[in-house]
Amino acid sequence: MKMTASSLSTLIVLGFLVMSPVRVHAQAAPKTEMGAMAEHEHAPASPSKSLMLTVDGKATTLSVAELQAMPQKTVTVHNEHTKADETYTGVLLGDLLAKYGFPVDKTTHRKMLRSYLIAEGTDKYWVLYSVTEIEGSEHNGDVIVATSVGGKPLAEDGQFKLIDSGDKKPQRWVRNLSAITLKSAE
Ligand SMILES: Nc1nc2c(c(=O)[nH]1)N[C@H]1C(S)=C(S)[C@@H](COP(=O)(O)O)O[C@H]1N2
Ligand SMILES: [Mo]
Repeated sequence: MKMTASSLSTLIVLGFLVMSPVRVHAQAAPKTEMGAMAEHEHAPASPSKSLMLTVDGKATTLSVAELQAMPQKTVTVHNEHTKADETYTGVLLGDLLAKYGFPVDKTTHRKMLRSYLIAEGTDKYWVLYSVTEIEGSEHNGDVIVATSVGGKPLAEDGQFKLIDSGDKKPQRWVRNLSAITLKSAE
């Protein structure tokens, strides 16, 4: 194709548009209020009253009493946001899974490696864990469904709170925990 004067000027204009300061400005747009909030959310959530555990589509609703009747685990974690140590007591999530549909053994080991959990609070805040990282036989650190802190009920954090002693920040600790759903990525 022969380059005419007009097609050449069109190219130059297009080039200027791509390089223009307007575009550069749009890319460097300041963080929105929402974006800043999302990094450290602590909006009040309605208190969790029961915990729904779903394994492969089979749901079980658990009460605090049922959790407290199981073997208890206490972990002391450092809350990087409050800069304080906090001692939580509850049930190892691996124990809950073993009891309600996902025991880790030879037959489920490979499936464990390819499965994940969605843990959700009453405010719909949710996080993901791999099943491998909540199993004590596979991973350092404890993941518990806590029902008390410092020997007392969780108060505004609801009846259940997910705590992970391996994380450096409290962002995967779910206050007012209301549902845990196990899914396989296969
Ligand atoms: N239900 C619920 N849990 C949540 C959040 C949330 O918005 N809702 N925010 C998370 C984030 S991002 C952080 S940093 C910690 C902060 O909790 P804290 O202020 O109680 O330490 O809680 C986590 N758990
Ligand atoms: Mo956060």
